[in-house]
Formats: sequence, structure tokens, C-alpha cells
Amino acid sequence: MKYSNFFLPTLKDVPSDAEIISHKLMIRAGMIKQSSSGIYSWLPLGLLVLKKIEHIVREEQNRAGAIELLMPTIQSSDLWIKSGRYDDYGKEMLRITDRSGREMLYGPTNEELITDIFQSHISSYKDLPKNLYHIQWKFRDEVRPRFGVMRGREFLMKDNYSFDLNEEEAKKSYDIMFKAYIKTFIRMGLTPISLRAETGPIGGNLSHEFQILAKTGESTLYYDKKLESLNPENIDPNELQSFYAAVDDQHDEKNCPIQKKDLKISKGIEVGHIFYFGTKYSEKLNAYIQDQDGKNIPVHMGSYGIGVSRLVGAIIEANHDEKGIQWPTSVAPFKLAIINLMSDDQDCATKSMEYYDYFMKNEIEVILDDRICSVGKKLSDNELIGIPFQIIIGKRDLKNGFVEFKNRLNNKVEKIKVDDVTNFINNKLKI
Ligand code: P5A
Repeated sequence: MKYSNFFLPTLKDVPSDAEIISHKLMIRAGMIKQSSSGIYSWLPLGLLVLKKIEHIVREEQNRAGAIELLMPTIQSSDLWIKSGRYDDYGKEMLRITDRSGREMLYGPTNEELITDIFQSHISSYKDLPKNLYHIQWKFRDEVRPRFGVMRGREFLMKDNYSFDLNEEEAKKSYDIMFKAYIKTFIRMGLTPISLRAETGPIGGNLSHEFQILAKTGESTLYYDKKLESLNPENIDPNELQSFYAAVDDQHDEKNCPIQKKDLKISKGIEVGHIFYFGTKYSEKLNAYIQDQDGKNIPVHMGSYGIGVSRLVGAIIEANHDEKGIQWPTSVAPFKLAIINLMSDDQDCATKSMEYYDYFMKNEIEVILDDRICSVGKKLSDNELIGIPFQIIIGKRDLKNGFVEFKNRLNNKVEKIKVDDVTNFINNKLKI
């Protein structure tokens, strides 16, 4: 991508209504534009990151055996009346009346709709277990939408639903998702902390939330320090669920089961939440299956959610400095930025194009900053948008046979010989 062709409207000034750093940076970096309270357009740079996150979530769901489908955003009220949640959900649910006077709603979650799909097609224990997911926009008319995409009214969620014969089998599905969640967040360069949680309007009696560590996070977490250094290849959900972790209002210093030396206190942001709620929806929505003895029993269900759009903000909260974003490579909108500081110099322009063509040919996600603007603006915009690897081409260095390489993750800068650049970057990206 050439910057001059792209749509990347960066801003110098901090928007006045943005309270937290990720919101400020997302607006300044031209990633989102508010369309109305809690509702955003995703501009090209923001969309690239959203898609990266979606891709990792999807891959880990598929690996864990979940099957993707796609349910609509608009639902009929009928199923919600049956489940009893039409009234319970209150003002958070956006209700719509269609031209024939039918009551519809913009889905805040999909337990009802998926249970109905399940019950229409599956009636035997032989077809279990099943785990179905989709990645779809939700709407919750939050009282106080704030913090940009972190607490939006319209937001993208990955939600899936497991169906099992009994509680024991359902706990196995729960544990598979638990493990998939930890892996998903680690792949995004985050440190996930899992905590026992309240079930709220989703229901049930077993639930965990997943927070990621970020200095600027809203919650204060108290947890066993072992949770910070998990090996994604070797995760035992039962062991993890037994480690101590609590948010501040649950933490009781006197009764804390672990020693002070093992206890860590950090700030976190909730990015995922999983629930086991047994037969709460299957009984009301008639999702019965025949067991091995020919008896009809309600199917046992769980639901699992990841805030895909919230993660964009959460990743920024966990990865930024005073100059801008520092994308972890796995979710970066581009892996490499080639920054030509002197766009009116023929040698600089030729060299940057040469590198650009090479990386494009090799399918590296690269952006070439070929804009005609001041050196100061180029450097500050590139710090702001935070592409992890940056090749900076200046007139004097180039004359001496060098360019600069900047690693935005640690801000280290080194000089590289012009002929070594492609190998150097290939090594960094492990091609
Ligand atoms: C689980 C999947 C559920 O809705 N039903 C289907 C269950 N859980 S939840 O905790 O309410 O939401 C799951 C995740 O969605 C994100 N999220 C939000 N993101 C942005 N703005 C919001 N207003 C918002 N509300 C929820 C969170 O990451 C949450 O963990």
C-alpha cells in the first residue's frame, strides 16, 4: 500500500470527548470515526486491525472444533418472549417495529436464536457434542457508552454456543473453549488472566471472565503470578481454574489463599466471558434430545464471547507509548513501513520503490510513506500508527550506503547497509 493512495486521516490534536488513551489514539490514527454515540465507522487502518483480530479468533475457534455459521443482526421478538428475556433485558435492547407492526430487535446476544436453530435440526445424542459460532455485530443500548470501541453500543463479538448431553460433557466443552481463549489472547501479544465471574443476564452458575493486563485498565486484579507466564502449548484448564484470581471488590486480603510473595496486583480489561448455564434455554425453547435410553432430555448448553472490536482498544491500551501505538506484529495493520523522508530526492524515491516492490512481490504487508510533507510529520505520523518494523530512508544516510531500521516495539534504531535490508527484514519476519 502506498500512503498516497491510502485513506489514513491522522490528527494532531486529541479529540476532546475521548477520555482514555486507546480512544484518543484510534481517532488520531484515523482508525475510527464516531457516527453517533457508541457507534463507529471503521476507517481502513482500523478495519485492517479488526480483521487481523477476527482472523486469529476464527483460527483458534476452528482449531478447537467449533463450526462457523452466521446469524442475522435483526431478530424477531418471539423467541425472546419464550425465553423470558424480552422483558428482562430492559432498555439495553434496541427494539424495532417493522412495517407490518411486528416487534423485532437488534440482537444483543444469540442464545435464543442458536437454541432454535439447534432444536430444528438436532434431536439425537448421536449428533452431540456440537459447538457453533459466529462473528457478528451486536447492539446494546448501554446507559453510558464510552471509551470508544471498548464500551460501544454497536460492537463486534465472536459468540459461540456448545450443546452437550449432560453436565460432565458440557464441562469438557467449557474447558476446550477456556483453553482456546487463553491461546487466542496470547497470540495477540496479550497476557490473559482468567477469573471466576458473575453470570448476569446470561444466567447459569459457572462462568469465567478473561481480562488482559494493561496499565491503563479499568479493573484492579489480584492473582497468582503463575497466571502471567502460561505456555500456550501446555494449558490445563482445570489447573488454571484453580489458581487464585479476583477483582478488587472480591479480593479479601485476610482470606486470600495464596502467600503475599505469589500475589500480583495489576490493572486489567475484560475481553472475553464464558458461561455454562445447563438447560436454562433448552427447556424454554424446546431443545430436547433423545439420550442413549430413548429418553427426551433438554440439551446442556454453554455460551462463550470475545469482544472482537473491544480487543482493538484493549490491545492499544496494553501496547502504546507517549508517541502512539506499538502494534504487536500478529495484529499490526502492516508489518513493515518504508518511510521515505525526502520524497523530492530521486535517489531516496528510487531506493524506497525498490524495497517496496520487493516486499510487495514477497507478499509482506508493507506501507510506503511516499507523501510529500515535512520530515517531522512523517516521523510523528509513523510513530502514531505504530507499524512494528520501519525502514527510514534519508538523503545523507543513503549517500553513505545506509538506511535506518526502527523497531517500534522497543524504539531501538540501527543503521543497516542498503544491500542488507531485504535479508534483515526477512529475518525479522522469519520468511
Ligand atoms: C457470551 C457469548 C455474552 O454476551 N452471550 C454470547 C454471552 N457475554 S458478555 O460478557 O455479555 O459479552 C461478551 C464479550 O463481549 C464484549 N462486550 C463489549 N464490547 C464492546 N462494547 C460493549 N458494550 C460490550 N459488551 C460486551 C466483552 O469483551 C465481553 O467480554
